[in-house]
Amino acid sequence: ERKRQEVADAKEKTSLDELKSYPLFERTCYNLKDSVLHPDRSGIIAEYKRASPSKGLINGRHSVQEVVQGYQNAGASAISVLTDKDFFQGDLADLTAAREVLTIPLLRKEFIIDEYQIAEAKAYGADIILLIAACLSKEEIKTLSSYAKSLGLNVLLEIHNEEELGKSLFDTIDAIGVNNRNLKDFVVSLDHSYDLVEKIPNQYIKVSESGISDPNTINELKKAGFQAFLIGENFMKTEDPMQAIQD
Ligand code: IGP
Repeated sequence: ERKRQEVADAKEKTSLDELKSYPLFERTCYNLKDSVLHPDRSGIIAEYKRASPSKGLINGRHSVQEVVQGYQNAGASAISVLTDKDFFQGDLADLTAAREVLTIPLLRKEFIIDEYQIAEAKAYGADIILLIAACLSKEEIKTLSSYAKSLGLNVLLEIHNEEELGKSLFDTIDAIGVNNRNLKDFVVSLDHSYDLVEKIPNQYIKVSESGISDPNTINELKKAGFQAFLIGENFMKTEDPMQAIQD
């Protein structure tokens, strides 16, 4: 896979020991659960997304710092920043830039297949990592989430169906996200969220991801049992993403 090569190249440039010497590697992470359940915050995990495979360029006009600061001021519970270059035009530098202006948890949105990428997430300023069940075996989910926990990171595990939920129920997972978008054909349906929410044990923060476009949907998802809502495109595609989250 493309990611394997990317990780191998990164390891060659910067060793794991070197990553561990980065100043940000030592910081204490913000807690995802506390921030999502904070009474003054919205439960929204707002995403900075320049481009996507399904939509192409979404927004190349606004800088990561101005957008995430706007999201934070509007009451976001956490921020997500894409670091994948090939599909999303993201960068690890975006993560560090976001960290500089944030006092809420920050998610590294990435296809993680190796412990090295988790150390990298910490070293560049993330508080949360994403693990995608569709790309990982049960064993890998267990090992990678334990490693993230050992570094003090929060873990968001993403699923799309019941089978993926079945291999994901570890104590080293903090939140379970239902991706409403099928990563293979990009078809979005909120039914995935409604069908799976009751099957997710209550010890996990429940997140509905993708395709959320209005406050009404958020209220419906809340009623169904979700505590958090991951929203990217519908903020980014507007004239002013910082205003869009207010409305
Ligand atoms: C945000 P949307 O439809 O609001 O832009 O979706 C987020 O859920 C989406 O970017 C996403 C994603 C992913 C991207 C969810 N899971 C995995 C890359 C990889």
